[in-house]
This record gives sequence, structure tokens and C-alpha cells, in this order.
Amino acid sequence: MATKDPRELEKLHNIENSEWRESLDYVLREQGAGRVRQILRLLQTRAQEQGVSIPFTANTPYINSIPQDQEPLFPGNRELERRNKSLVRWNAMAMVVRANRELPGIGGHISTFASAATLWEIGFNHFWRARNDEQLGDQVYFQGHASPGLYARAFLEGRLTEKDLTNFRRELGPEGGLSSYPHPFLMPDFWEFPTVSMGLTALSAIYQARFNHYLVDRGLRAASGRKVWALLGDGEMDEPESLGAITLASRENLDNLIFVVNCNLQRLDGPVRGNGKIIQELEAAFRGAGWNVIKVIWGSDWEVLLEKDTSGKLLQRMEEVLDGEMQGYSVSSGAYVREHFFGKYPELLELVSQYSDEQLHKLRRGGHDPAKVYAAYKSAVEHKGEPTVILAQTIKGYGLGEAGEGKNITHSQKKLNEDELKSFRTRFNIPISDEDIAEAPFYKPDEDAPELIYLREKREALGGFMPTRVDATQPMACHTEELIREYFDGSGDRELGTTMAYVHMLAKLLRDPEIGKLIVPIVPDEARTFGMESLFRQAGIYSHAGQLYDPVDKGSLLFYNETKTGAILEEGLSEAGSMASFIAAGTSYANNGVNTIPFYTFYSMFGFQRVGDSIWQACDSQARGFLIGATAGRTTLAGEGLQHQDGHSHVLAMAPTTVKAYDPAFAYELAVIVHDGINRMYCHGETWIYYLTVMNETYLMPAMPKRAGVREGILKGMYKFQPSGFKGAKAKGKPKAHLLGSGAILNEARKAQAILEKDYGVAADVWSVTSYKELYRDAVDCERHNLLNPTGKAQVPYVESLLAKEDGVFVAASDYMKVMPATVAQWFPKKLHCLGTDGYGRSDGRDQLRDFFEVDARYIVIAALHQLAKEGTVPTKLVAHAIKDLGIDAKKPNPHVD
Ligand SMILES: Cc1ncc(C[n+]2csc(CCOP(=O)(O)OP(=O)(O)O)c2C)c(N)n1
Ligand SMILES: [Mg+2]
Repeated sequence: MATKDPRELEKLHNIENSEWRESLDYVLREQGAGRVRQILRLLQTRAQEQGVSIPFTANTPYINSIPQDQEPLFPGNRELERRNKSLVRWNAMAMVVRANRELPGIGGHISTFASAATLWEIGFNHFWRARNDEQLGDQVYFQGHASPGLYARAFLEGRLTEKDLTNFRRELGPEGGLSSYPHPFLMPDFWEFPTVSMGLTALSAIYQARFNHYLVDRGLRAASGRKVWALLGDGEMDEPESLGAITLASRENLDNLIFVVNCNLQRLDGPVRGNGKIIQELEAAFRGAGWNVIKVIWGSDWEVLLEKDTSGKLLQRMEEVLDGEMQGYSVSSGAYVREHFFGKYPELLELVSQYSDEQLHKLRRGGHDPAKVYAAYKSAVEHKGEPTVILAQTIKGYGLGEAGEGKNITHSQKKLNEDELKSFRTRFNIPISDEDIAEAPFYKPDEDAPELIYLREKREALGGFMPTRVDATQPMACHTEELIREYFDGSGDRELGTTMAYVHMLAKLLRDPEIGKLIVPIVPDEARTFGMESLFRQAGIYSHAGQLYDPVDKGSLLFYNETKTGAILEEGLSEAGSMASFIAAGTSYANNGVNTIPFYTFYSMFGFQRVGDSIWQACDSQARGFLIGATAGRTTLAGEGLQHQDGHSHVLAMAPTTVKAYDPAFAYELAVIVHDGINRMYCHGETWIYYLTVMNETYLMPAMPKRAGVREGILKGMYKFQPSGFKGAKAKGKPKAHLLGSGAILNEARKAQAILEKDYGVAADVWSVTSYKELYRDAVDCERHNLLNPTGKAQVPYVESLLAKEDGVFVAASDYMKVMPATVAQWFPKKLHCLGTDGYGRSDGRDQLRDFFEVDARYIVIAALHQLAKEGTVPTKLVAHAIKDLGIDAKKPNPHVD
């Protein structure tokens, strides 16, 4: 092309641009959006063929996704909704302010809900269906630290009283109070989903939505059309878990899932992306992952300006302005906005020349505009085939004015002075007089006020109030006693690991006519490690799409069998995702009215250590089910070394009180514990999570001893497994030792028993300790009872009464840290010598590891002799001899330190 005068060229370009635009408008008008897409695609291909590369962009322009002329008519009464929203705003603010006056430092958040109020009220008035007898309703995960907004709404709805609001964050008073954040554990009739550990909400909601499909595909529940909504913060989206599973949602076509990200551009300390645009960044991530993205950036008054602007400069300015600047405009005057935002281009100054500073200051962001939010929600619930994310721009601390609106300190603002209260009151038109304002009184109109009638009518139309947690436990008969009996007889001459025994048991449970259909095996790409591949064929791997290809191992018995009715949730390499599935399945008794029984089997090292917070969340959620830490034990899992060898998951499992943790040694112990779990959780509706470690060392599984108290002892944490071979007269005068073993190390105690008796003339009893946590729990509870009831009959801890009549010395050994037996040592008749696997794992064989960590039979022997020597029953020299005889290197490295 011949070079032309640049001005000429620009003119020409402008003509060309408008011709192309007109053509596009024409095709759109006459043939619709589909045809426009086709032509654009064609042009893109053509350009590419000619070597014109088009830079990749996952972004759309920085404007609302739904054009104003495509917005549906707003079906509500704007005025009444605004009034109610103002009342919720006021009461939410007042409850935080008052709580902090009563008890300075008690905390709470005002600004988050202040920014989210419109996003929530539109949901409450028009979209979120409640659970009732006729419908399952929607599942809404609320931003946890915006809880005051929910409490304030429940107050207007008549579900909470003024007293309840007054006791926000004061749960321990005589009348009880409201918990700081959503905690089903603390408010089991109200909160459904704990959401305040940032990042877990998005993850949980995705797997919840997928689990809802799973229940339908497995025929456990009819399709209900329920939606899962996750209300999230923009800062929260930086948590890796927030974005970590978004491709699963699109891959599974979860159009029952809607995210609403409240983009108030701020987190706790300051701006989320001061130097960029969080909405655009999230749009690119979600679009790239295959989500339907709806941006709600500008309120309608901005759109009037966009419409009027023929220069294109307003869009340009919107695209170039930084979030940090946008935050600045929310704390500034209209004059500042005129100068700094519009003042950049003369065309824009001209555009707003008729606007007063006041008007410029009040230009609303999309997330505060009910019509825009309504349009986005409607479009989201109607969208088919993909999950939707709504990115709504708001202002943090909206309405707080000088007290914090848009300021960096706003997240933690909890105190408003009298003037600030007055201006909040005036801004939202709350009928509280100047005389009363200083008290920050709660305000609720008469029950028959039109706004309250409206509020109730809207909720009635959607099925009732929410959140409401419904515990729909359906007790089952559970004939599992039959299922476990076979394990009581031992494995005969077959060597087994407890992992194998567990998989065998799980296969049996899956075949059971009553509970089989409720079992949900979950595994994160580790089934073959645990020998679970036999379940692939039997139970099927769940896939909503079925299996669209011929699996490579189709001819084999254990082929990779993906099916729509499959029971196994094979989550791939995602322990966090697997835990989210565990929570969905484990809370299904309440949230779906179906008693599903999750068995989540994982590498024990990647359980409590890796996803401890999700386990905490599961407990708060009141989840029920089995967590199976497989290939456990620091020395039992040979070869794998430092990262894989778990010698502390039982220590970590001490913390969440609704977790029962067991380290069984034998198949019958495992069977008794699994039976107890099913019985308690699903027949009696008790809320527990059973954590069981299973191991891959194979040995002969003995029969359950016939003595009384064994079965009870397995569950309480300890029982005598094998008394000394020295009986009656033979036992007389013999030194006595008690050897406590757990898991695979119990066999080391058995070996030590033989050595002690044969080589050292010491009578030794072997005890199986299945759970130090259960022993500890019982003992500290007894102590507490005795402390508070000094004149009553003293309770005796189980472990204390079990050992009360036992003479001799005590040694405990397990594949876990020494602190485990140490937790109960004080209730033993004598000092307890604790052996355990403190320190980092090593790559080596089992024998070498047990030597290195000092937990094999030889160390148990010398520990017993050492204790006997200390009390003078055997000579000290004997210990030194034993060390030598048993080939122990006393100068070896200390595994705890080296
Ligand atoms: C895992 C975790 N880390 C830190 C916190 C503390 N915290 C609570 S809210 C918050 C900031 C949240 O910002 P954002 O998600 O943008 O929510 P906003 O209040 O702005 O709506 C932080 C750091 C937490 N609750 N969870
Ligand atoms: Mg934020």
C-alpha cells in the first residue's frame, strides 16, 4: 500500500472500521450471534493461514458481559428490597460495633458484608431456594466473615432475636450466642457449610456440585435441579485451592454450579491487585478453564455514559485504569474523580460536563446495582453445559463513609463513633433518632410493615428461610456383624497386610445388599498402590460420561472400568479434591438426605499432614465416614524414605476431637473397628470420623483371642493380646514385663516376648494398643470429672483400671512418635518406657529401619530389662550384656537428631 498522509490514512481506517462494524451489526441482526461467531472464526482461520498471528487473549473488554438492552425486567419491588437491604446493613454493622463496645477486641467484620449486601439480597429475594419437604433447595456457601449480614437478615425474618444479635461472638454466656463464622458444629440447625478457611469454599463447592450428580447417576436420589452457589472474596481467589479444581467443574459440565466473586478489589491488608485488574485476571483463568464468565463491573449510570460516548475513550479509560486507582476513587470526592479519571482525556471531561461532582461520586459499581446483579444471576441459573462465575465489582465497606469505605483499614474496622453512626443512619435512612443513635440500637419494623411482609413472602415463595441445616439422618439396620465374623478366625496359613484385609472388607461391604449402594470409595490415584484395583471392575469408577474409549486393558479381569453408575470416586492426584469429595459424601446424610458412607483411602503421609485443614473442615461440617491412611508406619513402609514414611499422622489426629484414630495390627481388630464405625455413625446417627492406619507388611493374621473384654478393648484402645507363657508355678519369682505394641510393631512385641522368656527368664505379657487417642480421651475426661466432683465417686480411666492389678515394668512401642504412648503414661502403675519413630524417614528395608528407629524386638527387650534393672529386679549388667548379645550398636546415630 502506498504510504499516505497519516491523517488521510486515519480517515480511511475509520471508514473501513465502520463498514466492518456495520456488516457485523447486520449479520447479528439478521442471523444472530451464532452466525457472527462462525464468521469471526472463519476470519481468524483465514488470517492464520496467511501468517497473521493473532495475539491470544482470554479477556473480553472491561465492560459488563450482559448488555443493558438484554437485561431482563427486574421482577421485584426495588423500593422494598432497598429498605430491607438497608435494615440488614444497619443491624449487621450495629452487632459488630456493639459486640466490640461490650468486650473490646472481640472482633467481627463490617466491611465485607457491606460490599456484598446487594449480591446476597438479590439471591435471597429471587434465586436461592430453601430446603423443605418438597424440595432439596439450593446449597449456598456464604463468605464466612460476612456472617453478620446473615444474622442480621435472620433477625428481620424473626429467626433470631435481639438477644441473639447482642450475643454475637459471645457464645459462652448463659443464653448462648452467635458464632463468629459459619460453623455447623457450633450452630447445627443454622449453618450448613464452614467457609472461613479461605480457599476451601471454592474447592468444596465444586466437589459438592459433582457429588450431587454422582448421587443421581448412582440412582441414590432423583434429579432435583438444585444449584450450588459459592460466594467468594476476590482476595480469597489467591488461595491455590480456590482455582485448583476449576477445570474439574468444566470438564464435568457442572452447570449446577455458580461462583459469585465479590470483587471489592481489597483483601485484608490492602488492594488485591493494585497494579492490575483482578476481574480481568480471574476472567482469563476461568474462561481458559472453560467456564461461563459473567462480568458485572459497572452500574447502569456508567452504562448511560458508555452509550453516550462516541469517542471510544471511556472504554479505553476503563480498560487502562488500575484497581488501585479505582479503590482511590471510592474514597475520594467527585471533583477528584473528574480530574483523575475523566480528566485524562478531553473527550471524557466533555462527556461528564453536565454531571455535578456529587453525581460523579455516586456513579455506582455493578455489584451494587440490583438490576445488573439480577440479570447476571438469571443468566447464570439458565446457562446450560458449563459452570458459571460471576465477577462483580463492589466497594469494600460500602456505606461506611469516613469510617472506612474503600480504605485499606476497612477489613478490620469494628468501631464507629457517634458521627459515623449518624451518617450511616442517614445514608440508609434508618429511623433512629439522634438521641438514640449513640447506643447503635438494632432496628426492626413492626411485623406487619410492608417491607417485612415482602421479605417473608419472597422467602416463602422460595421454600423457606436459609441457611438452615437439616439433619435428615435415616438410621439403618446395619447387619454388618455378619460381614465381619469371618475375620475373627484369623487368616490360617495366608499372610496378609492390614491394607489387604481392609480392601477385602471394603469389597464385601460394597456387595452388601443393604449398605453396598451407600459405600463411596474415594482414592487419589493410588488404588494400585493399595491393591484396590480389584474394585475397579466390581464397583466401577464413576464417570458421568461413561467410558467413551476402549480401555487399554479391556481384556484383563481388572480393567480400568469407567461407568456412569460407578461407585469409586477416582479423584486423580488431588488429596484436597478427594477430601472435598469425602466431605460431600460424609455430610450427605444431612445435606442430601442420603446416608452415603465414604471410605477415603490415601497414602497416610498425605492425609493429616497434607490436607489437615480440610479434615478440620470435615469435622466442623459434621461429616461422617472413614479415613484410611494406607501404607502407614515410619518403618513398615520400607524404601520410600523421608517424604513418604509416616510416623506422626496419629499425633496430628489427636487434635480434632470428633476423629477416632486407630492403629490396628490384625484383621479382626480392623473388622471390629469398621463395624463399630458403621454402627455408631449410620445406625445410631453419631457424628465421628474414623481414622484407621493400615499397613503393607504381610504376616499371618491371628484369630481374635477368646478372652472376655477383647472386643471392647479393641474399641477402647487396649487389651491383653497374649499373656506370658510362664504360668502358675513357672511364673513364680520371675521378673515381669508388659510389652505394648501397635500396628505392625505389635509383632515386634511378640518376638520380644519370646526372647525375654527364652533368653532372660522374664515373663512378659503382650498388649495390643489399638488407639492411644481413645485411651487418652477417656483418661482426661475422667480426670476432669474428678476435678469438678471432688466429693462424688471418682471415675477411673479405662487404662488405669485395666492395668491396676498388673505387676512388672511397662514398655510401649509403635511405628509412631514416642509422644503417643507418653500421652497416657501418667495413668500407668509404673513408669512407661516409650519407644517410637521420632525423626525423618530413610530409604531402606524394614529391618534396617526398625533398627535405625529403635523399635524392633531387640530394643523392646533391652527397654524391658532396663526398667527391670532400674527397679533392682535384674542386674544392670544384664542390660549391657543384652545390648551386646542382640547386636545393638550403642554408638549408632540418634534418629531423632541425625
Ligand atoms: C486460610 C486463611 N488465611 C487467612 C485468613 C484470614 N482472613 C480472613 S478474611 C481475609 C481477607 C479476605 O479478603 P477477600 O477474600 O477479598 O474478602 P473481602 O473481605 O474483601 O470480601 C483474610 C486474610 C483466613 N480466614 N483463612
Ligand atoms: Mg475482597
